[in-house]
Amino acid sequence: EPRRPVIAGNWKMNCLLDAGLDLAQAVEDGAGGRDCEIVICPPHVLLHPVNVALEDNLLGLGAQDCHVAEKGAHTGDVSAAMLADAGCGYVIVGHSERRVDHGESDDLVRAKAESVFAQELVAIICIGETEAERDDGRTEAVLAKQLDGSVPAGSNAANTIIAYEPVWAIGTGKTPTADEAQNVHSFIRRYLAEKLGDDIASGMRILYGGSMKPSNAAELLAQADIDGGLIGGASLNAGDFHGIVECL
Ligand code: 3PY
Repeated sequence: EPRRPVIAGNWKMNCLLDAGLDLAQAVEDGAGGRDCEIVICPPHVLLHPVNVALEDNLLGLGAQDCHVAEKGAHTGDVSAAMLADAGCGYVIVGHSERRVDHGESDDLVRAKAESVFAQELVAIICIGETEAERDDGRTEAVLAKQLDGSVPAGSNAANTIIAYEPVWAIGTGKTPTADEAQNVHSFIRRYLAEKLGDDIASGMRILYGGSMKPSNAAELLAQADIDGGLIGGASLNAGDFHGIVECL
């Protein structure tokens, strides 16, 4: 069975209410008749209002993070149960900005993914090497360690999407060549096959993330093991975001 492509917009910490509702509507307006999953991941406070405003069910709604626990004394945190309740179908976990800004470890990211599964949502698990690791020729070793630590044993093609985001390509405008990206995606799929079995690995979507935009998306998305994108900056403009969807 072919893997259904996913284009997911990671809005990060952008958009106040009115702008977020306008953006979500504009994304939904262009989303009809596409043979892919189109997902938007607004900040937590916008999830419920966006879910209420979007009526056509053409978009998936995702959050950018969650806490590991279902509820309790965790001031300022939000659980996967709350995100499900707000209308989410997806939760990004382990984005490099959280690994860096909040010191998130592979173990924590794995526990978060498990809490996402417990709500029957899809975890978008992010991995990626830094520029120094890449320059040292350690990309595969770093990714293997992140996959070992961050991907739960219960991951399968239905509950997990992997996002490969080279840290040096996030918000920098730099991207690997399509060939380089394909080689890494192919490595990730082979590694997942060892961990989870061939069937699961061959069905699991592996997205590319890091400065994907309309001008580089076609080449990246044409690669055999690139099953879509996790889009940062270009997801904040509906025209650019659809420009990427059109590259599929
Ligand atoms: C980027 O494209 O910059 C991202 O980090 C997407 O998550």
